Amino acid sequence: MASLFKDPTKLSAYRDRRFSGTQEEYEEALLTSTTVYVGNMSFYTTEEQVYELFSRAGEIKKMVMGLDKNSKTPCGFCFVMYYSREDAEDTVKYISGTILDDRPIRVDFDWGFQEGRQWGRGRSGGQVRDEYRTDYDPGRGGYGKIVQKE
Ligand code: GTA
Repeated sequence: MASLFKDPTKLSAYRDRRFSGTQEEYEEALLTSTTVYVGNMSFYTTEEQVYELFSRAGEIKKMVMGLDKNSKTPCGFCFVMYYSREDAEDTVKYISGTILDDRPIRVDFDWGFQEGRQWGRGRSGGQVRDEYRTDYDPGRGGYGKIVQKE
């Protein structure tokens, strides 16, 4: 089947500030990459659970769980790398929004995994968004880090 994802501006709303290339290079990477980012995961979801769900779209080449850079424990995101672009596109189409461990996960095209990207970038070690969050989310450590400090 021909690719349905041809407009790079519609592929992802996320821009990685640490991508060192140009906007054109970023968009080209999003158009061709076989890597997806998975967000809104529970801290308790295991690699085996992710593998079980994501291998439904195709054979997985590699998986990297996102980790808190201080505690080295899962902090709610991961990267899944496929062998084929079509499988990555199917994952974004069909697996994004499905429920994993009682949570709707978000699957996004990604420019490609590099060593270091598995670590949360927040000042507390986890994901940046968990520092701004003000709701109580038991699957992601309770309140956001800013609220916890108050
Ligand atoms: N492909 O959507 C994504 C995505 N996200 C959210 C993270 N990654 C993603 N990749 C794709 N799509 O490798 C990747 C990152 C990195 C790893 C961990 O996951 O490329 P992170 O989540 O800890 O850090 O990344 P990141 O990506 O820098 O955070 P975020 O949330 O996008 O924040 C971007 C900027 O906005 C920061 O300057 C932050 O201070 C600010 N910000 C974020 N949320 C708020 C908020 N609620 N209020 C004010 N400012 C905010």
